[in-house]
Amino acid sequence: MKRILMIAAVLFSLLLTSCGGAGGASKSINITMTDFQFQPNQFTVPAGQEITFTSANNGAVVHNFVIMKLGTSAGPMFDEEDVPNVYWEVELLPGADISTSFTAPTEPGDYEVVCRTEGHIASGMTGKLTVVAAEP
Ligand SMILES: [Cu+2]
Repeated sequence: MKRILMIAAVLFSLLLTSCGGAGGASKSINITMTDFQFQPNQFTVPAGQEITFTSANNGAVVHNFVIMKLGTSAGPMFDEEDVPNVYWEVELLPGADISTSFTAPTEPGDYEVVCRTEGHIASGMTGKLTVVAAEP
């Protein structure tokens, strides 16, 4: 019985190492866009690092990946007043794919991600970018 518990403890610690803390941060984002979702829709990146962004739009309409500045939100609909709050964005035509990069924000925190195409936030095309302090 003790032995089983120990194995379970080891497995659990392995699990923690693989997805916990700053170890969960990745310098690449690979996402599929559909009508109307980001898959996946949660990302963790190290602050201030160059992030490779690869994406394909498998949907039938234009989609965008828009990172809002820290502490801002596009709300239920992206409109003109949200433009100054955009940290970084990329647009993909239907069927298109892209490989590019951006510099992660230097300030750790949770950043809102949206698709700015009209009506897509309401349809659920949102996500979250978590920025964590980069490991030394
Ligand atoms: Cu969209």
